[in-house]
Amino acid sequence: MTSVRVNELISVAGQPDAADFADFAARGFAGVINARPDGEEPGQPGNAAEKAAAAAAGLSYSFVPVKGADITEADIRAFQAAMAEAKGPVLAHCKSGTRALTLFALGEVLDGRMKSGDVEAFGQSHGFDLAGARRFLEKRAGQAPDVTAFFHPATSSVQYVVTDPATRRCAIIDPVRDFDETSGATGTASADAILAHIAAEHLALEWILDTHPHADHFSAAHYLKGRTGAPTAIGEHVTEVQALWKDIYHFPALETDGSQWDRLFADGETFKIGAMEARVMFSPGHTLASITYVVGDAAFVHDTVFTPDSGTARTDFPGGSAAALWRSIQAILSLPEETRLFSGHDYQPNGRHPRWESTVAAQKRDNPHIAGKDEAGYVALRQARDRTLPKPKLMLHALQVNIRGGRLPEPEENGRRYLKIPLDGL
Ligand SMILES: N[C@@H](CCC(=O)N[C@@H](CS)C(=O)NCC(=O)O)C(=O)O
Ligand SMILES: [Fe+2]
Repeated sequence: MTSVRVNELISVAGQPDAADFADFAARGFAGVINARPDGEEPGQPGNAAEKAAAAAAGLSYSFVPVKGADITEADIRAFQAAMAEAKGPVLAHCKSGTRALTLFALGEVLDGRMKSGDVEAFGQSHGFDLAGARRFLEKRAGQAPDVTAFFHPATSSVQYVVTDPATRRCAIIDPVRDFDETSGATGTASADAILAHIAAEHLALEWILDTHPHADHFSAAHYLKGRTGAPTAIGEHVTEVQALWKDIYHFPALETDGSQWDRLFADGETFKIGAMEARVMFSPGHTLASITYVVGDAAFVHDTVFTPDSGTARTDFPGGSAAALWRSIQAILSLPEETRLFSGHDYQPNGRHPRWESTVAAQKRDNPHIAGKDEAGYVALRQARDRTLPKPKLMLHALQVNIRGGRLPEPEENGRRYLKIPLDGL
C-alpha cells in the first residue's frame, strides 16, 4: 500500500490491511502507530488484529486512537513517545493519514520545531488538509492567562499575578516582603498592593507560588498565606537547599523536609489555576531548586533568562551550576517560539525602564548569552561574569527566612525578632 514519507523517521498512510504489515517491515519500517479508534467502519482490522500483524512482522506497535476534534496534548505526547519507542522509522496511520500527520505536526509545533502558522502549508505539501491542527493551535493560543507584574524597585524583583480570564482565579508568583537592612524594618506594603489588586479585580486567589528560595529578598509567601489562607508551593528540591543552608547558618532544629510549604512540585507536575493547567519544569542552575511555571502561553522563568538585553541569572550561589542553567534554559527555549517568558528580575541596563517580558523567539535571536553559544561557551562566559559579581547585599539576611517558607525568625523573650549572620561562613 502507498504511504507518504514525511521525513526519515515517519511516513503516514491510510488504513492498511493486516496483510500489508510484512511489506512495511521489508520496506525498513521499525514500527506502526495506529491513530484510529476501533469500530469506525465495518471491515476495519482494528487494534487487536493490527497488534498481532505487527508482532508477526517483527514491528513495534502503538495504539494512540484519536478523534480529530478531540486531540489533546496528552495524545500528542503519546504519539511522540510511540515514535521514540519504535527506535526507527514508523508508519503512522488512521483512516486517511490526516490524524496521524496532525499528531506529528502538533508535536513539532509544541516542541518549537515548526511554527504554528506553517502547519497548514506543511500539510498541503504532503497532500493533507491540516485545518484541524490549525484549529487546535488557535484554541490553545486562546489559552493566554492575564499576567500583571509588580516591579519591586528596592530589589529589582518582579512579582506576578497570573489569572485565568475565564474563571478569574489567580496565583501570585514570587511576592516580596519589604525589608530595609539599615534599620532592620520589615514591611508588607508590596504584598498588600498585590492583595489590593486582587480585591479590586474581584479575583479569587488559589496559589502562592515561589520559583526558588530567593537570595536577595524575603519571600512574602508566609505573610500572604496568613492573610488569605491560600496554599503555598515551591519546587521539591528546596529540601536540598534547606540542608545546605542549615549547615551554613547552624540551625540544628530546622526541618529540611519542605514541610514549611503546603505543596512541593516535582518536574512535570501539573496543577490548576482556575480552568487553566499549570505545568512545572525543573529549571536548576541559578539555584538547585529552581522551577519554571508554564501556564498556557506564558512561562514564569524567573532567574534563568532575563530580558534579552540582560543575559541570564548568575550561578555562583551555593548549589548553583552554569552547566545546569544552560540545560534548563535550553528546555525553556524548546517551548513554542511565541511563548511569553516572564523573568524574575530586571536590573535596568543603562537605566532603561524596567522590563520583564520576552518570548522564546526573542531570547534565541537577541540574548547574547544564548544566540550562537554552545554549552561550553556559555559556561565560560557565565563563570567569568559570576567572578565579577559581589554577593547580593541581602543574601545572608534573606536565605534564613526563605528556607523557612518566608517565615521571619521567632521572636526572643523580649518579643523582638533577630536575624543570624554567619561570619566567614561562605
Ligand atoms: N545587586 C543585587 C544583585 C542581586 C543578584 O545577584 N541577583 C541575581 C538573581 S537573585 C542575579 O542573577 N543577578 C544577575 C546579575 O546581577 O547580573 C543585590 O545586591 O541584590
Ligand atoms: Fe534569584
